Amino acid sequence: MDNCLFCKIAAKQIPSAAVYEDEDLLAFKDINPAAPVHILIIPKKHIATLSDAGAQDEALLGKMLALAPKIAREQGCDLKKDADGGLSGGYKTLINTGPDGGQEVYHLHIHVIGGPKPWRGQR
Ligand code: DGP
Repeated sequence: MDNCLFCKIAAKQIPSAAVYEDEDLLAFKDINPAAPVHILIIPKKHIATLSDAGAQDEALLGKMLALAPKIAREQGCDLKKDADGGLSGGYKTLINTGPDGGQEVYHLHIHVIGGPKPWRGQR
């Protein structure tokens, strides 16, 4: 889409700090990180909001969500389980949708937010 910031990032017309790319998806560092790890996962296809995704996008949505734990693992903030079953680490996944959802950029994206606390994680 012509005037979409994240389409321009996907097309490399605007630079980003990419951490993952394949034929469908790009993941890159958020320019205004809320935490030590803050990655955005976008589809290369322009979908304005989660509510604009159709039945034809279900596989793409699944692919985006499945990428989140892989990104978290690579970024060192994956969920860890010790031998006693105790948990540590972990991360937040977030999709803002529309004005009341706090969406600022109208190209679908999943935030992957994590790292050692404290961080401003209440987004
Ligand atoms: P949202 O509120 O869910 O639409 O979040 C949009 C996020 O996009 C926000 O956390 C900041 C980030 N962002 C905005 N412009 C840019 C940019 O030019 N580059 C990068 N890397 N991130 C951006």
